[in-house]
Amino acid sequence: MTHDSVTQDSVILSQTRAGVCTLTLNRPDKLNAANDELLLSLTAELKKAEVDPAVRVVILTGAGRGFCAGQDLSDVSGRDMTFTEHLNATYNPLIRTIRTLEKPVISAVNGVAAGAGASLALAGDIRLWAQSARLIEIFSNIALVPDSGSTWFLPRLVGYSRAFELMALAERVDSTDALKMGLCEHVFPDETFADEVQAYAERLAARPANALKLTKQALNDALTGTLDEALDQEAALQQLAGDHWEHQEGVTAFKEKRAPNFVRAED
Ligand code: T3D
Repeated sequence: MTHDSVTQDSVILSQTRAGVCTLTLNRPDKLNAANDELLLSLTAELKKAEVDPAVRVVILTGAGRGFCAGQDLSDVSGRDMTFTEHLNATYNPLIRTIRTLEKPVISAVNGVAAGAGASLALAGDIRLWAQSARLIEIFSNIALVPDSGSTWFLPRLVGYSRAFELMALAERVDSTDALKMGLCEHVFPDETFADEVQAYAERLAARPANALKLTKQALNDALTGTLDEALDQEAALQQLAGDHWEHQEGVTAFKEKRAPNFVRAED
């Protein structure tokens, strides 16, 4: 079933189809540069998707030829907040919402991702890129520090020195290099990108939602903890997974030599 929950002139478009909610940044004339309305609306839409039983996977993407060109630079003069206050009020809650959302989030990078837009591209659990997409840690071009999680995501993916170089020189990473460097999991042709992303998301949507929620939690915790902490956390979360009906269904399906059905009304 398809439902559109936001009108076409909104800064965020939302459409849900086959368990997949696509949230589209919709300021194409500015390559979806982020103003406060966009950042707060996106966070609100993510929270709505989290509690909507019709949604099992979320896609973040951009309208037009850009994914997100970072902070809208025409929107900053005369701002009555410090940088720190602004980040804490807008970008940081958004990035935290993505990383803690109890459903998989796919960054579907359809075009250029720059500055905080690059951080958004990196923040998804899965990153799918169109062939013409590119990522630029562009902050140093305007003598700013990478923010919105880039300093956390990028060195974990490419190592400290490569991250520093990309940030210091604001080098463009194209989709071929992004795939090699592990900045994305898959690259699809521009012409079929939206369909490929939807098909990929539907594959994820058919997987056991509770187990994926707990897996996301375990991985995020493991990234910041010790091996001992990860072992304890796995043991605790395994109990929650093992007690869930999905586990019963998986085991029964295996024994009956059939595909498991992980999509049920009681989710
Ligand atoms: O709290 C805080 O404020 C701190 C947070 C900071 C977070 C950040 O994200 S800092 C980084 C901000 N972003 C940038 O510096 C990127 C600026 N944009 C660019 O350098 C280029 O546009 C791109 C490299 C991203 C793409 O280049 P290109 O040649 O493909 O496109 P273009 O022609 O430059 O841009 C198309 C239009 O979008 C153009 O408008 P026009 O001339 O057609 O009317 C351009 O001005 C507009 N646009 C692109 N990026 C932004 C933007 N308008 C406002 N803000 C932007 N960030």
